[in-house]
Amino acid sequence: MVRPAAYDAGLMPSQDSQPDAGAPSLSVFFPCYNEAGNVERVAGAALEVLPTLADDWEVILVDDGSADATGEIIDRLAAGHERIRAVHHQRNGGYGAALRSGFAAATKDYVFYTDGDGQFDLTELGKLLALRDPGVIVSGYRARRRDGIVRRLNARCWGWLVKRMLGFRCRDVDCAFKLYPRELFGRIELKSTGALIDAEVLARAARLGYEIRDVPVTHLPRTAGEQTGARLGVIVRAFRELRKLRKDIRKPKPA
Ligand SMILES: Nc1nc2c(ncn2[C@@H]2O[C@H](COP(=O)(O)OP(=O)(O)O)[C@@H](O)[C@H]2O)c(=O)[nH]1
Ligand SMILES: [Mg+2]
Repeated sequence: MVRPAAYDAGLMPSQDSQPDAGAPSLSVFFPCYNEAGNVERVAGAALEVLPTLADDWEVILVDDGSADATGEIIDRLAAGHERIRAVHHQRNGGYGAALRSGFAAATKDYVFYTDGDGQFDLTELGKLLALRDPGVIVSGYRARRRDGIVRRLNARCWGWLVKRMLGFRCRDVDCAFKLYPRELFGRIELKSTGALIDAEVLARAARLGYEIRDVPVTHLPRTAGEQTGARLGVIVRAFRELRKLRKDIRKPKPA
């Protein structure tokens, strides 16, 4: 078998890697920006579900400089449970900044994240864990997305554009329900602080030979708090970051 140079340089996941048997070692984190109305419920769901899926697990709540009581609630939850940790940003850094803090804080073999607004059903994490593998990112896709037609159309165009520009395949790039082998984050340097972050991780991982597997998941309507993911500022920043990332990943890799 002819192996790409990246493989011998230790940049690619092992082709001989076996799916992990037994209970997974799992970090679960939630990016939260002004989620005072949701974060306690979401953390409670994690405390219920995770003992049924893993022995060795931790929960990380990332407060992205919220202006509401999210930070205090997270601190109270962390003080009340040994498996919960709180991470705070002094000021709002953006969705990508929140995800990067979560990836950096994770200590277990696999890292899973979903949004702190409760728009996903955590019991479906088992479906992703069943496909875990050191060379695979398992990505949920929203079988029925609970957003308006304009948002869905925009998301479809955006997904098409990033995949075309960055060269990877994934059914629902921005679906906030993904499982990664943690080792990946020691091999890539992330730069996005905005909404491009999901695409950036997928693009950099795909270039290293990681496989992306898609799994259908349920998307629920937001029941509290305000949606900020479709604001003009978020979109403009994502396009700016896309242009930079495209240039960055086109640069030849250092020998
Ligand atoms: N939009 C946005 N979301 C953030 C930020 N930091 C963390 N988040 C979290 O990212 C998640 C997605 O945000 P949301 O407004 O629901 O976007 P949507 O689900 O894509 O419509 C939520 O859990 C937010 O709390 C930020 O600076 N901006
Ligand atoms: Mg949301």
